Amino acid sequence: LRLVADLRDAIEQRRIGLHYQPIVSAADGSLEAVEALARWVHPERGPISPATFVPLAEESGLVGALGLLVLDEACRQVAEWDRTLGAAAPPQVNVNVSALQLDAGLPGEVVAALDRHGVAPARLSIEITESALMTDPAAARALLQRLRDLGVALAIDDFGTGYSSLAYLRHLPVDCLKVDRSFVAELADGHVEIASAVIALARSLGLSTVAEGVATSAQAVALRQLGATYLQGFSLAEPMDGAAVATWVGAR
Ligand code: G
Ligand code: G
Ligand code: MN
Ligand code: NA
Repeated sequence: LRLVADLRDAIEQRRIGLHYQPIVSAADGSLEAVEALARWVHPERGPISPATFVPLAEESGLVGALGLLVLDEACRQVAEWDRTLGAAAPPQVNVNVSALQLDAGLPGEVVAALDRHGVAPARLSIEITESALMTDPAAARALLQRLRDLGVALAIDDFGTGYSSLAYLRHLPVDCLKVDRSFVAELADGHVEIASAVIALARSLGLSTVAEGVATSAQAVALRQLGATYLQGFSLAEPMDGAAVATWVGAR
């Protein structure tokens, strides 16, 4: 397939970039983190969504190289923000990790990327989807513990969509649950049950929550009332490139 060859070239030539979406405190709007989101502008086809090219990378053996690129670029950007923004730099960058990256090599790759750019482990959070953790729960748990021991933060992405057992969740060394945006979207129809339950569950386990896909101020109000810790979505800030993040931070 032509697109796979193009993707391979784009990864090798570092033409996959990152945009960053702010994650803010529900209580006071302060910047807590940014989520790194991979962006590929194909020379002929224009922008291709990561929802398309990440699965393509997974199917074609490219996801390891893509993951290394994303990790390296996110750490490079944190170091640059530290130089240009000082104390106003985003406190943390969240990087999405594919299920296929969850192997014993990941902790070493994480350490290498952090060291290369002189970034402290606590500045990095790794987002892993609930479904990725369920493929081999025991192995996933051991790997998460190794990452946690490095001082990296861990979040479960798309929480509530992956059928993990609650008993199992209790034993996972994670810091944060990201409430899937489908549960945020249905708040508009008066359905608070799932968002409310996930937030309460997280709280009882001592975990923070990020509500994803917060697209209206009414949703933000509802999520604040439900006790969400952090908010992320178009109504707060859209994903933007590293320079735009610096401008956004400076304008606040
Ligand atoms: O940014 P956008 O909404 O288009 O992302 C679509 C999907 O692609 C989301 O599920 C997001 O988690 C995923 N995604 C974005 N960037 C990355 C990445 O760098 N690595 C992985 N594994 N997934 C990503
Ligand atoms: O699966 P993950 O949470 O990593 O996906 C992040 C994706 O969510 C990004 O591609 C981003 O563009 C998208 N996103 C961010 N904010 C919103 C929003 O308010 N509404 C919707 N529908 N998508 C959003
Ligand atoms: Mn994510
Ligand atoms: Na998500």
